[in-house]
Amino acid sequence: MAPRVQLSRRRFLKISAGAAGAAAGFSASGLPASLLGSDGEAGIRTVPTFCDVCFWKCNAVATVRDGRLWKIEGNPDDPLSHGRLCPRGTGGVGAHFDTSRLTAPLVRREKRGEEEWTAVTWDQALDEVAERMLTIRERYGPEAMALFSHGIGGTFLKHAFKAFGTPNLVAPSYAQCRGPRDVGFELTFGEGVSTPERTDIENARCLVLLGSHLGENMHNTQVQEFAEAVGRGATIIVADPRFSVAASKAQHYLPIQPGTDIALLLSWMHVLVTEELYDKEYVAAHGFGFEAFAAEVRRYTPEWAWPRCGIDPQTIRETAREMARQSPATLVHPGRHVTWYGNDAQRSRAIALLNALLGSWGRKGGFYAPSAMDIPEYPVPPYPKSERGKADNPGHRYPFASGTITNGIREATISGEPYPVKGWMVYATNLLQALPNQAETIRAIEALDLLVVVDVIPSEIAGWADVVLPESVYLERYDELNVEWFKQPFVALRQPVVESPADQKPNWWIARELGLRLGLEPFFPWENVEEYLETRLQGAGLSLAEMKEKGVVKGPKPPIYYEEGLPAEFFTPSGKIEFYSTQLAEKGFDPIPRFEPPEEPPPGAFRLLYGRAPVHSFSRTQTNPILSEMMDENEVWLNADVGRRLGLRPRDRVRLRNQDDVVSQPVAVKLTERIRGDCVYMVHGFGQSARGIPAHHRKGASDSHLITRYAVDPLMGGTGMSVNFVTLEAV
Ligand SMILES: Nc1nc2c(c(=O)[nH]1)N[C@H]1C(S)=C(S)[C@@H](COP(=O)(O)OP(=O)(O)OC[C@H]3O[C@@H](n4cnc5c(=O)[nH]c(N)nc54)[C@H](O)[C@@H]3O)O[C@H]1N2
Ligand SMILES: Nc1nc2c(c(=O)[nH]1)N[C@H]1C(S)=C(S)[C@@H](COP(=O)(O)OP(=O)(O)OC[C@H]3O[C@@H](n4cnc5c(=O)[nH]c(N)nc54)[C@H](O)[C@@H]3O)O[C@H]1N2
Ligand code: SF4
Ligand SMILES: [Mo]
Repeated sequence: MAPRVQLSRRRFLKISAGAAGAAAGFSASGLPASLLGSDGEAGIRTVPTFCDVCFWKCNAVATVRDGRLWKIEGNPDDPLSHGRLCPRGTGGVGAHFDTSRLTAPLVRREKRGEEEWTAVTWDQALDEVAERMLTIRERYGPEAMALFSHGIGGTFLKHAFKAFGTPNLVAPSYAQCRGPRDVGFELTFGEGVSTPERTDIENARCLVLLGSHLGENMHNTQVQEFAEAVGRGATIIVADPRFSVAASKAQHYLPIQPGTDIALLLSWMHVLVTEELYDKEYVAAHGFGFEAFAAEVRRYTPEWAWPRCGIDPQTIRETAREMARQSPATLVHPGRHVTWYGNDAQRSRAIALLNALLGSWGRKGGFYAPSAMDIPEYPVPPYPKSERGKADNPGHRYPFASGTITNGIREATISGEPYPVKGWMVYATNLLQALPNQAETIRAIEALDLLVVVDVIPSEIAGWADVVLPESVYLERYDELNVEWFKQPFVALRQPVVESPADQKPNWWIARELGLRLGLEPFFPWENVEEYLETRLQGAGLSLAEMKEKGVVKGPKPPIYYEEGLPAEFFTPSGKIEFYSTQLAEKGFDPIPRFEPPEEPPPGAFRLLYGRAPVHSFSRTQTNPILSEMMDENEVWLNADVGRRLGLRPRDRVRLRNQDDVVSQPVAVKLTERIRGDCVYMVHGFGQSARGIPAHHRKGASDSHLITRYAVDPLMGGTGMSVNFVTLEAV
């Protein structure tokens, strides 16, 4: 059977590949057959799989030597990694060897949060979880169970929870990460930016980064394409209060005042409109409400923006003209972690509008249209429908929320409104680090009848659980297929490379065993995951044997730009690019983004900013022995002049105190010219407090601990987290 592709998440068109596509699409894996999947010389065995150190899901090939996991490298046939993993992916083997790993299921002995456990068998643990879930369902209904998960490993548990009857399935990647961006773009173009982002950095002649610290943010394909763009002389424009790695590659670095990007964006658009530099043909063909929009942005001169965002008028004009010169191959990057100030969906909409003026949506060097291979789902009965709906957004108070809101579920758990939420299962997400305001998370946990955590180490969130279930790491398990929406459609397999060292189990097994105990047999007709995967793959004319050998199989590539024949369709109410948003106006929001100045830090205090380090992922890699050797604690970046005035010397240890008198662990100060004087910066994920994590892995300070305040986005419920102020105290 020929592979089929799906052309748009919105259209779900299924086309047959045709002979040419089939021949070109099913490329061989690119690896010599002798290297694949079997024991070769000298006890060397290679196994293709895909990475899980972050959610880019690069395809990789792991090598086992004499039965021991040795190394992992990029799969040369992978359209995401092109055969090169990022440092975290390469260090991923450390996850298998991590000495802090959970080894057996645990049941709480003492008070919640005391981290006192009894090791039990899987039967005992799963019987207890099932029994308590059934009690909750009997008393409060199935919706009283919520599942928090992050990553593809959550797929089978999501399935079990849907079958159980709850719609409350949620991930921090929406309301704490990219949700506002997707809403801003949905309101403008009728579609989100999705993941992997549909950014054509590869072909961009001008790349504009607002924050988006590529090079520290290591999302592989983007970083590789960024490096190539720099190499071939593309214009790089970076606005960031901190001189990031990306800024060091830029021709134009704009040290913007934190929280004022909308002012800069409006004035850039002012220049494009008043100097008539925008893509007139594109706007005339596809735009809706342009006149009202143009009238509005005429007010925002670079001279208006200057005192608001700190960027001088000449730089604003020069950079706007350069964007126009390179358009439509000018990509104003939509960002990913965009939950900064609570006005994030509107800031993202301003980014979308700037791209619209440049004609970059649907164009080469701008935003391409992703597609995916059509791999049929495993057939299961329909899920029961909930009468009550989700608990996260009662009365649609966030009218444009297009995903489930983690903090909304947390709020419902505390208040019991719109109905009681009494049990959480938490899979692969450390809610204490991922959600702002730890005290609120703990308050919600204390209101629960049941907290089950599936994790690989005794993490902070596991510390609060009634039952802890130890999972096999990604190198030891199968997972759901990765049917990726990308420039080049492909399907990828994760398969076990080595066995789990102790009594850890994979998520599919946990979900199925729990499902059977919950009376959900019809939803788990397969005996094991191989059977499940084989059925799905055969539905697409593939086989598990082929996938085990190749790891990744590509489908034919459909047109991805308008100039290649992609139809210019916009799934907005007007069917056009909405320069003026009637939807927003109807709900009482600004139909065209407007600037409101952020609250300034009080005298002597600094805004707390945070981001990524190239060798760590969030709070999930600190105990990885390979990655922690490269970086075992974070530091707080402070402007060097300001630091000297405070009497600080490089590497002095300080504590940060926030506006609510929350004080951090001691952390080394990095005095640097590379940051403005009104903010400090630290890498997220450090300073963890779980007792089960050895002390040498608990070093540094936690940004999450200090993020007690957050600003909720009125459009979609995301939590802006860059709204906390800190002072520094020498230790
Ligand atoms: N190594 C590594 N890479 C990762 C991850 C990881 O954990 N580790 N996580 C992945 C995930 S899920 C995500 S969402 C992304 C996150 O990565 P990004 O989407 O790049 O995150 P940002 O928050 O945009 O980036 C932080 C940058 O924004 C700057 N900044 C802060 N405030 C402002 C402001 O008001 N205006 C402007 N213009 N800039 C500001 C900061 O100084 C910092 O340089 O990274 C991905 N890649
Ligand atoms: N303060 C602050 N908050 C943030 C961010 C920030 O930069 N600063 N970033 C935001 C962003 S962009 C995102 S996407 C989210 C990320 O939020 P999360 O995805 O929740 O990130 P982590 O904190 O890494 O939590 C991962 C948890 O999964 C466990 N784990 C790791 N591997 C496995 C596995 O194979 N199986 C199982 N069962 N468990 C595993 C880890 O031990 C850890 O407890 O956080 C958001 N919240
Ligand atoms: S970007 Fe790095 S950590 Fe993320 S999947 Fe790819 S190799 Fe793994
Ligand atoms: Mo994220």
